[in-house]
Amino acid sequence: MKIVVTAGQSWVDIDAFACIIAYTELLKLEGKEAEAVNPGTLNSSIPDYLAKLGEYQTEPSDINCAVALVDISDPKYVSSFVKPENVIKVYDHHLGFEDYWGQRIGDDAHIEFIGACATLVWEEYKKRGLANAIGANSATLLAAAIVSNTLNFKASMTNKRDREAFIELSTRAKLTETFSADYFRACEASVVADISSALKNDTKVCDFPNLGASLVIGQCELWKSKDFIREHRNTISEALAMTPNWILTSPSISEGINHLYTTNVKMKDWFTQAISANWDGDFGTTDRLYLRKEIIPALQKL
Ligand SMILES: [Mn+2]
Repeated sequence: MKIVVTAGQSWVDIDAFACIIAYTELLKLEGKEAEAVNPGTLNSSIPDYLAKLGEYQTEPSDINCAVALVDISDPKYVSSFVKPENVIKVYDHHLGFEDYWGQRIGDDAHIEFIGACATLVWEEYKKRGLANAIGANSATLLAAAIVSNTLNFKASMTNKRDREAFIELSTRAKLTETFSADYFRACEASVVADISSALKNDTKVCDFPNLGASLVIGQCELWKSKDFIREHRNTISEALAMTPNWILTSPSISEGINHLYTTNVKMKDWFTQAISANWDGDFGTTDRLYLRKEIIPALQKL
C-alpha cells in the first residue's frame, strides 16, 4: 500500500515542506512505498538553497492512496485531492481539530501544541529506531523548520523538545554556527524581492462566528519588521485588502515583538482585546512575539 505524504493545498512553509520530505524518507527507510506530494507554492520561508534539498510531486500518482498529513489538520486547507477517509496519520501542531481526527483515526493523530511539526517528525525517526539513518538533506530541512516555526526559539510555544530536536538534527546535518542567522537573512531577502507574492503565500482567511466576520490575517516573519511595514505599507494593503477586515502581523525576531498593520478600526479593537496590541494610528505592536497560530485561538475566545 503506497502512502502519500502531503500538507496544504495553496502554499507550504518550511515546516510543512520539511515534514513532507523527511516523513516520506522515513517511510521509505522502513521499506514502505511512499511519495511526497505538494500541490502548493513554496512560500518565502523556503529559500532556494533549501527548496532544492527536497524532491516532490505536485499531484499524487493515485488519488485513492493512503495519506499521511503533516503540519496541517484543518480539513478545509488540506491538499484538495485528499479524501478524509484515506487519511491514516496526522502530525500537526495547530490546535482545533484534535477531536475530529481522534474520532476517525484514534492514536494515529498526533496533534500537539509545540514549536514545530518538524519536531514531531524527528521524534518519529527516534521512536522507530532510524535516527542514524536520516539523510543530511532531511535533517537540514527539519532543523530549518524548527528555527523558523519557533522564531529562533523565542516564540512562547517553543518546547524543550524543539531545542533537543534541533541539537540532534544539527549534528546529523553538520550545520554551521551561522545556520540560523543565515536562514533568516535568506528569508528576508526573498520576501523583499517579491513582497506581494510573499504575503499572498502566507495569508489565512478564517471565519470567526463569534465576531460575525471573516478575517484576512497575513503573516510575515522578519529579522526586523518595523521599517519594512512602514516602507511597504501600500504594497501590503493592496495584497491583503481582499475584505475590509485585514491585518498584517509581522514577528520582528531581533526585537522580540510583533509589528502589526491595518487600517480597519474593528481589527485594531479585536487585536487589542485578543493579544493586548498597542496602536499608533494604523501601526501596532505587541509586548512579545506572537505566531498566528496563537493569535487565532485568542480571537476565537473573544
Ligand atoms: Mn508548522
